[in-house]
Amino acid sequence: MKEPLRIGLIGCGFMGRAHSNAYNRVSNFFDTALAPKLKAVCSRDPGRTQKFADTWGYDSTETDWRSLVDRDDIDAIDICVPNSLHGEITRAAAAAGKMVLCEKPLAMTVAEGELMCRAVEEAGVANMVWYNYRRVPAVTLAKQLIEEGKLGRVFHYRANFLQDWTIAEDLPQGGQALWRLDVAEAGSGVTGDLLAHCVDTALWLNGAIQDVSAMSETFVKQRVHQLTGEVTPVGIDDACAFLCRFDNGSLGVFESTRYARGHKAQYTLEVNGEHASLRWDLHDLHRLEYFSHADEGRLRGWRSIHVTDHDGSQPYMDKWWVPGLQIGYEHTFVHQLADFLEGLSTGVSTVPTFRDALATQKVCDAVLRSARDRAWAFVGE
Ligand code: 4PW
Repeated sequence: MKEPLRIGLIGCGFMGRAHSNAYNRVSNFFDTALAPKLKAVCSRDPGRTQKFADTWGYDSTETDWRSLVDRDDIDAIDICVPNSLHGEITRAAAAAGKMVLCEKPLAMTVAEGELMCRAVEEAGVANMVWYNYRRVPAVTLAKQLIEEGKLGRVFHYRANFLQDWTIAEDLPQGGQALWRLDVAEAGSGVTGDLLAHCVDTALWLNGAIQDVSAMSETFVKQRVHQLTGEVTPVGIDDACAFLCRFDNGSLGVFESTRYARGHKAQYTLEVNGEHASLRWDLHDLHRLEYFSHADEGRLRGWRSIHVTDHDGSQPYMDKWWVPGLQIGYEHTFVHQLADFLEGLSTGVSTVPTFRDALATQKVCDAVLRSARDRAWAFVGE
């Protein structure tokens, strides 16, 4: 019998579902010492919360997150609510001695993120932020290749995250499902929601970013607020692009938007090094494209590596089906959770911790400052 890790989930939306699926699946596929036990789920609407509990197998419900945090039958609090609540919940959960898992981005601001890091670190509780794309097997393989030095000196890093779901001018802002459009709940637009993923992966693969030069735009200037019915100004960035310089001397180019007609969730990245290059596309997530200049000249070209466990050497895939079969988006959360559970057993913190996510927050903050001031901005100032 595995030892239980008693979970209290806050939030019944898209991310609440993705995490609940991971809690339910992880012990079936990964040999972890701890097994998640779905103790309680919390959100404001009692009917919706009960339905969610029934669907995903939670033992009980709460409608006030403070009551959940105070319960002594919960080991870990998982925060899947709008960004404006991350800080307060984290501080209360850490003070109550609970582990804290938090959806991205970490916080509304760098200052708030600092307080959150201090709260979990001073309480000595395990903590992690769900930047799930690190756990796409092809992206993890990219990390291994870079760490092994296969690319040599890196010259360029570029990433895009493109969507098109907010083009309609009559789409309201705020409230359930649309809080990402309301700056009071989200903190920013595509920078915190989409570029944050690109930045997290970039910091992991290519190291720290020194300074940035960004531009952003809000294409639709006002929208009806779903909760009040009033037309109010839109405070988020609808699109944002930036150039940057990494500590290792390489140059970065990043773009994200929710106004790229035809793109629903296209995250792509490419790294160009002295000896090799690699690129990856979320729409074809098993594939890592790799070019090695060390290949024999007449055979030299882009390899298309189908990362589906050829001999047990590719990350995570041996835990699933037989070689060649596919997994998807939801499995990235299972992988991250499996790593977290493993980290609890070994005592090694699972990345990205809150401190790692604060580094991403600092880059996003510099991006927003640079776009506002129309000038280069240093990260961390
Ligand atoms: O975190 C991101 C979301 O807010 C996701 O990875 C993709 O973009 C899917 O939805 C949004």
